[in-house]
Amino acid sequence: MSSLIESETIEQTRTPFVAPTKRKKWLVVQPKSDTPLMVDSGKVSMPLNLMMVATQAKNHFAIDFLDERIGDTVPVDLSEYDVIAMTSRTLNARRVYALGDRALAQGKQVILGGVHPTMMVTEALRHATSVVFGEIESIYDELTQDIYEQTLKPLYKPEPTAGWKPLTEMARPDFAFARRSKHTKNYSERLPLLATKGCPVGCNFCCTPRIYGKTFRTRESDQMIAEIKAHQDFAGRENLRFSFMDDNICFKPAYAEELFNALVGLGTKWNANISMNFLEKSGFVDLAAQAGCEMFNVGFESVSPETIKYVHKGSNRVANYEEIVANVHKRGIAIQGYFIFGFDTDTPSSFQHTFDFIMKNRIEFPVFTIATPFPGTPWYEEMLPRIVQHDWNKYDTFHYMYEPEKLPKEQFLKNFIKIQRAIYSWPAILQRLGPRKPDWVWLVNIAMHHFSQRLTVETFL
Ligand code: B12
Ligand code: SF4
Repeated sequence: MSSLIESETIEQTRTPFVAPTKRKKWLVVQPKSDTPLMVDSGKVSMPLNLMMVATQAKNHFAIDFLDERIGDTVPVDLSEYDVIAMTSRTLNARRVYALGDRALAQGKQVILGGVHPTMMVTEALRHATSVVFGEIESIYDELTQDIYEQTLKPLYKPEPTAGWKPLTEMARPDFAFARRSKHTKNYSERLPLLATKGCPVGCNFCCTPRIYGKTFRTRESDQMIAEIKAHQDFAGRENLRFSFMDDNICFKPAYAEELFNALVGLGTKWNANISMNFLEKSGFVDLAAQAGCEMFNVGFESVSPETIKYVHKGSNRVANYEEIVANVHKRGIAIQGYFIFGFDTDTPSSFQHTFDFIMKNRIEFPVFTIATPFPGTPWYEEMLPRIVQHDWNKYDTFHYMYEPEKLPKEQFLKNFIKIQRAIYSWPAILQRLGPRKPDWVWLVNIAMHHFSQRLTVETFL
């Protein structure tokens, strides 16, 4: 795989291609995952990635847009299309490949993008004509020309240093594509936004530096505000809800502050992933609250300092967790807290400590996942001899992957179920949410109650 990736980079300076009068036609597909858990159930977020793909492609192609997650159906006969373009994460790769094989068998050009094809180029190419590495914007002109000239290459990859397009050149995603479906009611009311991309750090379990490059890129806050206002104009009201898709809205604090200042007074609510060390600063959290933040998504990962050290998460200081939570709650901001189990440092008491922490600090929306080495990362290579799960459908962070050193399988899974049932039991929900007015946080907890009571050991195998 690596020789293919390294040899085929492409030039970025080219004259924009002019589409012929008779345009080729793309079918852009968001495939559903076959994972048995609740990943694609309920309301799903509008697929920003594919809206961005379609926004580029509409300049040169006719576009049909389908999202299997909301109930759209991919036709068996694909004869009206020239190109089938799909996005893939690991958990829906099998579905993507099945659709890719069907389209190839009908003589179509199949283009795959997204995190899984980027991490697993050689595998993806068995089911596609071409793989787009990382993002469409940085290679779009060449890809388009090659489609019309019928000279598609197997891999389209931005040149490592200069090849990633600045985000300031990112076109505003056209949401009309997602709104065309008769099933749009199945989309979450939260509209996706993206302000930043890239990460210079390179943790051994993470896909981000590879898919977005090592340089941190930002969109101008004016562009962000213009996008939000366009949504407000479309909806005819101000009080919309947004979700930032960024890995960490605060990688560059000065940028986050500029963005939050620009958001003040817009009348919108939003949530975002954030590294918890920024939540220690009261002034910063005040500003976020004024800017409309209603929830931060925070990766606590573990309440054990030993595990935090083991996963090299320097931004997390367990000793500061309580102060950080209090700081966020004081401003009326809720916390979606991510907790991962299954590291070699975990013991049976890790579950009790996590339960105690969540209850004491009234984390509104705890999410429990199983440590999952994703293919293409150094951690996956390291863990491969121990990994028992080789079905991509189960790479959803809710399946048993390998036996943690200090936790035999049965004990691990029983504890994993027990903590979810306990945290989402009615008394625990009442205690955590306390006097909170009835709102979407309550609804999420009620849904999680029903979900957690149905869990069995088999669910995770
Ligand atoms: C925001 C986010 C979410 C959100 C929203 C997801 C959604 N509906 O889009 C939420 C919180 C719901 C979520 C949930 C999950 N997520 Co998530 N999530 C992300 C995050 C931080 C950003 C993704 C994003 O939207 N980026 C913005 C869009 C615009 O960029 P993009 O998707 O990369 O698309 C661009 C390119 O990839 C390319 N492209 C993409 N598709 C295509 C297709 C074609 C044809 C072409 C040409 C190009 C192309 O062009 C696009 C435009 O530039 C990523 C990390 C990351 N940096 O990617 C993790 C990530 C994608 N998530 C991950 C995981 C594991 C999950 C969960 C399983 C976690 C969980 N236990 O809940 C679930 C699964 C949900 C699902 N059904 O897929 C992993 C996936 C790893 C993997 N190998 O599959 C990632 C990579 C994080 C990680 N651990 O490294 N996630
Ligand atoms: S986990 Fe965060 S800091 Fe580490 S490489 Fe991924 S995005 Fe960067």
